[in-house]
Amino acid sequence: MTDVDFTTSVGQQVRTVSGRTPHAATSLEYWAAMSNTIVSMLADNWERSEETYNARRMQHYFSAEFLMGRALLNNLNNLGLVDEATAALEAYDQNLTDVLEAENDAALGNGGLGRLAACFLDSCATLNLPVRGYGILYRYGLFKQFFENGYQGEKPDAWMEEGYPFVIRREEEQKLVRYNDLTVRAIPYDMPITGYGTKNVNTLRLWKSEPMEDFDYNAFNSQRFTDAIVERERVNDICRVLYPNDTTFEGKILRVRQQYFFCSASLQAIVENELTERGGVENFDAFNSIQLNDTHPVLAIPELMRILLDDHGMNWEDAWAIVSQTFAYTNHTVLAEALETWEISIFERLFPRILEIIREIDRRFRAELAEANFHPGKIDYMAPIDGNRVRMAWIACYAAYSINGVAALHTEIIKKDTLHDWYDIWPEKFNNKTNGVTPRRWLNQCNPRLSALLTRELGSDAWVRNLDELSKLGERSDDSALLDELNEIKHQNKIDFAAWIKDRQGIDIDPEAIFDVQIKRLHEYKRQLMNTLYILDLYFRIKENPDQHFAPRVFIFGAKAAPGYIRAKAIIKLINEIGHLVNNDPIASKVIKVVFVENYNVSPAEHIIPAADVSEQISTAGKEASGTSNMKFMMNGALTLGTMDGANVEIVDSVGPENAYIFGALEEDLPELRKNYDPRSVVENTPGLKRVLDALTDGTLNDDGSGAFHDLLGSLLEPNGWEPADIYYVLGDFADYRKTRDQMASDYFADRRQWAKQCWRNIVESGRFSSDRTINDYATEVWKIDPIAI
Ligand code: 26Q
Repeated sequence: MTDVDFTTSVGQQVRTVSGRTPHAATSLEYWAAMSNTIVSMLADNWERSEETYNARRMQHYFSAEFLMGRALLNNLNNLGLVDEATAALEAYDQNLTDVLEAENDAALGNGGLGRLAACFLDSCATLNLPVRGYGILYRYGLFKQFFENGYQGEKPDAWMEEGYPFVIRREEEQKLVRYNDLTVRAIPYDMPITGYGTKNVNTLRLWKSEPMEDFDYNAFNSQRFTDAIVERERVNDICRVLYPNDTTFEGKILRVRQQYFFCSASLQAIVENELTERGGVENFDAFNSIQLNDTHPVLAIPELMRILLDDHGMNWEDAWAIVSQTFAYTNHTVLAEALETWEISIFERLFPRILEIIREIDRRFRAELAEANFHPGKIDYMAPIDGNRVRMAWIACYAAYSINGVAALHTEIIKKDTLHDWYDIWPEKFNNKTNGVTPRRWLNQCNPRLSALLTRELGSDAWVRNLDELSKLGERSDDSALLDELNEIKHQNKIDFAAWIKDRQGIDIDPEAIFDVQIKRLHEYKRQLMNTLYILDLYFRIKENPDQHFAPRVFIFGAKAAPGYIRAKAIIKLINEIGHLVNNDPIASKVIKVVFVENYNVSPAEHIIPAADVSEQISTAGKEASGTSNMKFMMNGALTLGTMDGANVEIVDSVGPENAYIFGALEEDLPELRKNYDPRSVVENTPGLKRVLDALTDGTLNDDGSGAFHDLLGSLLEPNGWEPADIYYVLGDFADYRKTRDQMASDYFADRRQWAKQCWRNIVESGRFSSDRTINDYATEVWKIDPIAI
């Protein structure tokens, strides 16, 4: 397509979507017009990719979440059309930035796990790998967050209500999903996934539930109007909303309906392709492998058994032989409260046949272990069924041919603690696949200034497809001109962010200050509370010595709390209250500011990360499986202030301890440290800590008499019936955190070139954290698939 064709197409499309002349159309209508143009341009390659993949061994990625963010810029970049798009819009007096900002984020995920799935799809397409994603087309994505008097409120996120060109409804490929009490149609909506520098176009297939007949006219005519509506809404309920909790399991019946819905529909589609391509299911596992993104899709295991046994007349042994060579399971957490277990009565009610199959899996598992002389207590502990509950992770461990953690430390922890009984029996199933992030979105697109510099210095943009290329620039770390330029790029990015946040939330911040950022879901183990206690302490230090010099800093937060997670919501209120105190103080606000970015999501992250100087990765050691924002910050030249947790360990290993700021207790030392741990004596012996904790409840900070801050204080100081005081070791790590963070701030201003040099090391060593590396490891070691360029 030439520039002229592109401009013409956008003009036609904008008329189609708006029903008006181009000059009257809105930014959103231009977004839809451009997006339609893009889809039309990739249609032929998309079809060819699908056909090519269907004929070969394929990998299927099952995930309840895909946190895709925006699509248009990503596609323009991949297709090399950014300049054409800019020119086309100029012809209609529009600018690309406004049009791009009109797009809603597709927030079909909670956080790390969902965003990882999105990065993986990007890498699979870029690497020409025959991989398809399968999930749910939620009508409402993750709730929209707003602040009211400093408290979090939630609004529904109707992200595709105004139309969404990047999913294509495939009516003719619909499937039926049968529950005991309900049969529904599953309609696939396919999203094209383009790669960088390749023609291959992969697919994300999202299923939507619809009633068998759109409306039950019999019921309607027989005066049972409400019955007809109720039935229809029961079906629509299935895909209505993404569950917003990301760390604690909640046994909601609708959630398990969702899980079975997309697993069953996806498996039916895969089996159908198997019949079309190879005429039978006997070689299913030779041509198909399925990655389970955590336990959310584990029902696919008994469902595939059901299909093979009941629909294809296989015997149990043959079916199990296939199933146990098909599934691979990724674990994303070591928190006990996150493990999925479902009450048997729910399965009985929704899918008795699936329960029957799980009981048979359980029976055979017990027999197999008894045969091998395992202790009955151990067998009970490991069996898929525990009294009246089904344990999804245990089914996964038994059936899967591969079990992986998401960072080296995390994999060691699941081997030694969380899943150690399975590791004892089947060590060969276990492997590590350290997470990664896509350098297309998280460097090339979000940080054009730094990307241009890297391309110029390397003489090509090959690094976008092969991030290891950056290591060639390692020897440039003493080039002062280059380091000055790096500092200037960061400065410009900070100016952009300051303008963005001013426009969005009306806050003024100083681009000369250090931008210190913590952006991630709000959870006690991630210790946003420790971060805020530091800020409060710093505030008091400034008030105490107004004439002393303090390094100017902007403390930036972005975090959503699960709506039912009361303590997380209290921490949000606390951050906002401290922000209020600091930002309105005539003395303190000259030195420090607190910014809480409302409604944090993928697209705000793309504005924040390129402007960050300090990356806060401060979880209690052993609790954060990997983390992925740590990698995005590193790539964009921010330095990690972190604990030896998750992938931080590997970041430090890559850049060297001198290029990161590490503090806090180690995972292996925590059990011993906790033995005689007395938070009250820590408070006494840590200067400044008492003043800060007192401020929570002495009227300095206002929780409107809700008792929220009193509860936070209690969580640090008082044991309760089921957990000791300060289980996340906030007070225990505080002194080291403060010392390290103070040091970091003074280093920043002491020698700007030295700081830039450290940033440079982080950038050039980030190749290991590209999701291309991760996916390459999965493809060769677990999936056994080969790239195929169309
Ligand atoms: C489970 C049952 C019922 C309802 C919801 C859930 C649920 C939903 C989402 C449970 C967990 C999640 C998400 C977990 C998650 O995002 N984990 C993160 O995964 C990242 C990618 O591997 C890691 O980098 C993070 O360390 C990990 O916290």
